[in-house]
Amino acid sequence: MYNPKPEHKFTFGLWTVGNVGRDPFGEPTRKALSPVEIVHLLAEVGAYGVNFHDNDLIPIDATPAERDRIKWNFKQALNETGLVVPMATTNLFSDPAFKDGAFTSNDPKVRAYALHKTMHAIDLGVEMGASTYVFWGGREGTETDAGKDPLEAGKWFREGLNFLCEYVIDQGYELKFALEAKPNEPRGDIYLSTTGAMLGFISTLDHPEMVGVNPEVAHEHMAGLNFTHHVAQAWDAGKLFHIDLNDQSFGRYDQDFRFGSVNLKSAFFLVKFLEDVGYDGNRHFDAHAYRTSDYEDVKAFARGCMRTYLLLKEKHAQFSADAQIQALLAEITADDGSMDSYKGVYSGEKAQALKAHTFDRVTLGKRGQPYEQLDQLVIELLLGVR
Ligand code: GCO
Ligand code: MN
Ligand code: MN
Repeated sequence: MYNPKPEHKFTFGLWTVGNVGRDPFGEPTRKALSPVEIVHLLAEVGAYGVNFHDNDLIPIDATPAERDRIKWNFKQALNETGLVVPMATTNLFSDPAFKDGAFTSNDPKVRAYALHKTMHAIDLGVEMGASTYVFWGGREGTETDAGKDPLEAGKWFREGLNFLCEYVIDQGYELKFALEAKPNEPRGDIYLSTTGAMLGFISTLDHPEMVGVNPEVAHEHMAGLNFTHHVAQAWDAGKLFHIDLNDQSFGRYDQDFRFGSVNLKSAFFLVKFLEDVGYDGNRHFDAHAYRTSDYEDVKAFARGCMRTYLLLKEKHAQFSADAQIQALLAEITADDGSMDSYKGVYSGEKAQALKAHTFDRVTLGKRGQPYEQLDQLVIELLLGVR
């Protein structure tokens, strides 16, 4: 019952289960797996798809012959396992060339190189079957605002995305862009630091219809924000093109923990939201196993991400079917219809009638709402005693 199936669209990046356990203080604790080995590992644990940065698959300095061989082997592995590639992205952060940003670097040569690299990476992603292309601008930011004008940087980022949208149209690709916000790390401050900021920015692009967001649990949590509220805003705007699921303690460094492993209750409300609205995009786990894990434990990590999602999905079904919970919800949202004539679209008469209405403010303020009771029922549901 908690086994992943293709219809759940559970995906992982090559960089997630392939993470070797390096951190700023320590060397890798796991040997690097080849992309082919990672595809087989993901197939073994029951994932549906695999995503990659251009250089997760093809090293930045690969020769054309190496590139062809790697692509051939990777396609073979996809064929053998049935895994698909729903999303691809560009590594615009590892190489020292990008130390001051890619699309927002102060150096016009770096900005041009970022476009060049992204166009090649888009070609690669589309060749492997990707229909979503993620932009995560880890280096698009500053440590000091003394040297970079945020308005100029925003303009460069906009120009870059406009250019790449035209490129996609020009090639006839069926590809949507998904912008991923993060408040900081690796830059001191990253531009467009929240999903809400990205949504505002998208409306300034030449092809806003091609561009949505890829919110990540950890990134809103790093900023101390409610992730589900951001996801809801993205959904409402028709912009939830992709989602990065993981977990993270508030206010800490970028932890990328197993989905649901830190804030189980927030994870429940997120799954509840996604299932309620019928989100049918990829559920991508942008997380990695603890540095202490060996590859058996990495498999447990990947299985755990998917299993926790499915367990929470079942809890959501229980929540919907629980008579006591539903009765409390009905009480909380009760509507006796007395305000119906004021609802909906504005009219002059409506406004005048509403202004003339007498409200019993004191009684309104006295009404209790049983959120404590409801929340405790959620806790008991999650703890398995309902
Ligand atoms: C991070 C980001 C990345 C991106 C990835 C794909 O904090 O490192 O979440 O993992 O999601 O680059 O765009
Ligand atoms: Mn992240
Ligand atoms: Mn991410």
